[in-house]
Amino acid sequence: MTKLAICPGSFDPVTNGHLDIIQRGARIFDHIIVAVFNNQSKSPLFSVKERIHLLEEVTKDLPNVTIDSNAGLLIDYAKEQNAQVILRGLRAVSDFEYEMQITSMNRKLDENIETFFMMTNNQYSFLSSSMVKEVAKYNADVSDLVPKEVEKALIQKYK
Ligand code: COD
Repeated sequence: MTKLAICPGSFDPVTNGHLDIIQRGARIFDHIIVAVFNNQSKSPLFSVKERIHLLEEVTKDLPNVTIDSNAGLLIDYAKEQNAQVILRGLRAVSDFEYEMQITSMNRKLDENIETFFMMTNNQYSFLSSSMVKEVAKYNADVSDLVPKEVEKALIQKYK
């Protein structure tokens, strides 16, 4: 059976930490759909269209990865796509409680879809989109935190 995983997130914008999870996931699953959702507790800097475009750019060398977006519930989307797995990244202990809540809710909504966690690479354990935006806003160098295309887009946004 083809193993399809949904890798959901805000990706506002995609960082090297996200990309690392997507690249490693692409070696495990037959296909990954990276799906842009709006997280109700965050106000995005980039539009969904811009986030999709950046994700498409940085994953273009991964043939089994496609990009999509959805405005509904993650679990409904996963079912619609016939996905077996939700792929998430874990950084520090601080991520754990939040991820437990999402996972428990998603399991309650559909117990057949499994959530799969991958630990971050040590070099990205403190990397988040929020931190990147905060420092980019003050013109700090983010070139080793995000892909080139994203760095350019951030410079453009804060010009
Ligand atoms: N290293 C490794 N992994 C990382 C790193 C890093 N440096 N940074 C982020 N990640 C991981 C995150 O842990 C996450 O797994 C993924 O990458 C995406 O991260 P974000 O921050 O872009 O995405 P989130 O956490 O804001 O995504 C939350 C969702 C949008 C998935 C959630 O709000 C959602 O499911 N929304 C849809 C509505 C819904 O179904 N709600 C009910 C859920 S209970």
